[in-house]
Amino acid sequence: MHILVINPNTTASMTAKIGEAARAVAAPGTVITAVQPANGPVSIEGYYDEAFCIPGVLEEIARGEANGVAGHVIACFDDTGLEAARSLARAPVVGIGEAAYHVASMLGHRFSVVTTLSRSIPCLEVNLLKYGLDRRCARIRAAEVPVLELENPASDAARRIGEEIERAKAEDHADAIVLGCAGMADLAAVLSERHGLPVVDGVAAAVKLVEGMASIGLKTSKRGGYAPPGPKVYRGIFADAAPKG
Ligand code: 5HY
Repeated sequence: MHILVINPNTTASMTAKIGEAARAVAAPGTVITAVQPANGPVSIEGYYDEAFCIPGVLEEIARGEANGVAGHVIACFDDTGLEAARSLARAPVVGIGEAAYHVASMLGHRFSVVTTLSRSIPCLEVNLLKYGLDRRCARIRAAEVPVLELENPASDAARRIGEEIERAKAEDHADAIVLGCAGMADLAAVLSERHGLPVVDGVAAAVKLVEGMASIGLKTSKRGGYAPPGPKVYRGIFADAAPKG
């Protein structure tokens, strides 16, 4: 099967890292294509960045659908554009945040999230409420590491994330940890080994969930909020994105 993995930001090195993490867990016969939009922010840190990455995400989803992919992964921990993508797609669409939360909730009673900056926390709190998993999340912590610092080999990001993991174990009584950024995908195994508890990377979790759903023929519902957008005129730079119905 063919799975499209979309990095919603426009940093190619992060797209490559995400693609590598996805291929590391993909089943034999699963082809991973990792892409990023041509336009948009180099990293997504808060609501304003999110808004400007969504049109690009939806363009990639439309391209994936036209190419007949078995499923899509939105590889931004905020799950940016997830609902709009699901209304556009017939194949399953999984956000790495939602995937990681669900997997962590099946590995321990309480999990904590370690994300990049504090400004990203409110969006994640809203997502947990939307997904019905807020009661399983002990706390969302920020390592105060800018997203692009994760691309800097000389940064102390892994150490700072590790410090938050130790605080989550001691103060939150977390049984498992969720890494709150796609850019952390390469750290999960070493952090899990170092800190002695499950550390979930949403990219890997999302790829396996898409594989699982696609392998049993499950597709996104086209009822209710996920019904295809009706035909409509869109003006200006979005004219070509107008739903044809
Ligand atoms: C992400 N930002 O996964 C999010 C996470 C964050 O550019 N990719 C980004 O830190 O908000």
